[in-house]
Amino acid sequence: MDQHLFTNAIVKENDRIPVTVIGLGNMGQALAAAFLRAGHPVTVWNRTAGKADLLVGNGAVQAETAHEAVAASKVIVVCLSTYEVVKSTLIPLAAKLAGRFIVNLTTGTPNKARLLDTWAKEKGIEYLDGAIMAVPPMIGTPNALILYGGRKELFETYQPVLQVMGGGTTYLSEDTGVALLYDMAMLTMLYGAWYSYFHAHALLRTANISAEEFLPYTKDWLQHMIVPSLTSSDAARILDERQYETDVSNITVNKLTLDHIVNSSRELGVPVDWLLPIQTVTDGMLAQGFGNDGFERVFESMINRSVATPLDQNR
Ligand code: FVH
Repeated sequence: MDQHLFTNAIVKENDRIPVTVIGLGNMGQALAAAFLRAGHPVTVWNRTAGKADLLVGNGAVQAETAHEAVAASKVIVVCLSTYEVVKSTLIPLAAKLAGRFIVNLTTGTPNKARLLDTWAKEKGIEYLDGAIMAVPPMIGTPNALILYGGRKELFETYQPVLQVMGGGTTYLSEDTGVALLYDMAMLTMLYGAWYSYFHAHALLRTANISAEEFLPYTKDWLQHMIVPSLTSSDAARILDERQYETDVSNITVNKLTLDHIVNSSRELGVPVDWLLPIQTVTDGMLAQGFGNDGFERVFESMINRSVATPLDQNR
């Protein structure tokens, strides 16, 4: 990572190009503040005008309308609640946006990003789609990971400006939807982990064991048992090669463990709904004769077989 490109450092005078930020929710305000700190002239617009007050106090110009905001800068950073709001805000401004550069940091689906890119191309607008893998206080710090998809040439042209928002500014792919694909993949892991964490503590609570009390036992266990199975190259290789042989812990033994979790939860009155599909898939694998394979074979039940991925084609 290029330390010298980091944000909160004030950018060189020549790089201080005007930036417009559309959308001043928690994230939009943090983005605009980072540009101000870096010395860029910043114009802002938000539906609820009062949210610009602090930024204006720090040197931002508040546009009366979204049209006026777009007219003020070549670089337009958009961070709104949804793609529907982005479209209803930007589509009426298409003529004014032509020739300008939109970097859209709103969260949505990969296909929504691809469709917006197609619209932008038709209108002569430069477009990159970004996914912010950080919370507002991290914006402008070295640790803020922001992923981008779209034309590489555009990313390279605007990289010094994009870098202001986060030290982890990273280009991924010519495919505009890929940043949000990474975003959704990471968030899927987050919510899966959170939900299972809450379930674990609901079980413990039945014996009056506090979250704090349990901590010393989970920390090391997670580190040695779970983290490697999600973050090691060996684990990645199993999914990429789709080879599930194991001599460590097979589906037969994992199926018994799952049954114990479901039965214990039922016994203790903790809802098991989210565990049942895992049990069903595991039963299916056993019925197909895969009892000696590793639990990773469950992955096979999720791959969309109607779309042959390049990974599969290379097999
Ligand atoms: N905040 C976070 O931690 C996450 C981190 C990862 C990325 N997300 C995404 O960023 C987008 C904006 O998130 P946010 O935190 O800024 O969200 P809010 O504070 O709720 O602000 C929403 C903004 O959208 C505007 N807005 C909503 N509806 C409309 C509309 N119909 N017309 C015009 N603007 C609209 C809202 O305006 P206002 O309510 O203040 O008038 C805010 O500017 C989001 O995609 C996250 O998933 C953040």
